[in-house]
Amino acid sequence: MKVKFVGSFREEFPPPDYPEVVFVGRSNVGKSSLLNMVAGAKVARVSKTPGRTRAVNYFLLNDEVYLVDVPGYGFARVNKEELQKWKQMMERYFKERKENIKLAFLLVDSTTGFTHLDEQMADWFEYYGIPYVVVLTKSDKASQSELSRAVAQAKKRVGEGALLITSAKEGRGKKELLSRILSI
Ligand SMILES: Nc1nc2c(ncn2[C@@H]2O[C@H](COP(=O)(O)OP(=O)(O)OP(=O)(O)O)[C@@H](O)[C@H]2O)c(=O)[nH]1
Ligand SMILES: [Mg+2]
Repeated sequence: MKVKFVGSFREEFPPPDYPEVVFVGRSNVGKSSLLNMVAGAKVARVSKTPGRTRAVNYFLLNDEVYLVDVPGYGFARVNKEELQKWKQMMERYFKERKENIKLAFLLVDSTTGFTHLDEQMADWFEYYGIPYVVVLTKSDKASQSELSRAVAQAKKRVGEGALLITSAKEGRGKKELLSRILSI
């Protein structure tokens, strides 16, 4: 897998020369870690403090598809102004790129399952007509019952065909993620 960092964007995004796949989810859900797992290299910054990724980061995979790491939502310790900025940036991102976004991965923590904000995000994808797959993250941390609950929730929302179980820590789901990305 060949991965190149394209850049960090807040205002304008790179020319849509390649189709893009975006990783979306709550702050700290594991977006950057999963992107690194797919890339097979530590290209995106992973951090213990939530809210680390503040801009829209573009990576180019195999000279054929953009992988996009966007800032997470639902981070409690942001003020109103920051939240407003986040909303504006994300709205602009989805509006501007909706034609170029061939697939979105909606990351949901296996241990907590869908939150209200995850439901809203799914509504947003449906509104914009963006195909999405629910990706349960950190399966290594979830108990059997937590995982079953998250799986049941996801199935109810998107069906079995649009659901992946992953762990960046254990490398679980890498093949499945890659095959989704490369088949867009
Ligand atoms: N146990 C476990 N921990 C994980 C996994 N994936 C990520 N983490 C940890 O979760 C924390 C957040 O991971 P990130 O990949 O930075 O999450 P993010 O969604 O990009 O976070 P923001 O950019 O802040 O929105 C880090 O401490 C990671 O080491 C996983 O599969 N298993
Ligand atoms: Mg991140």
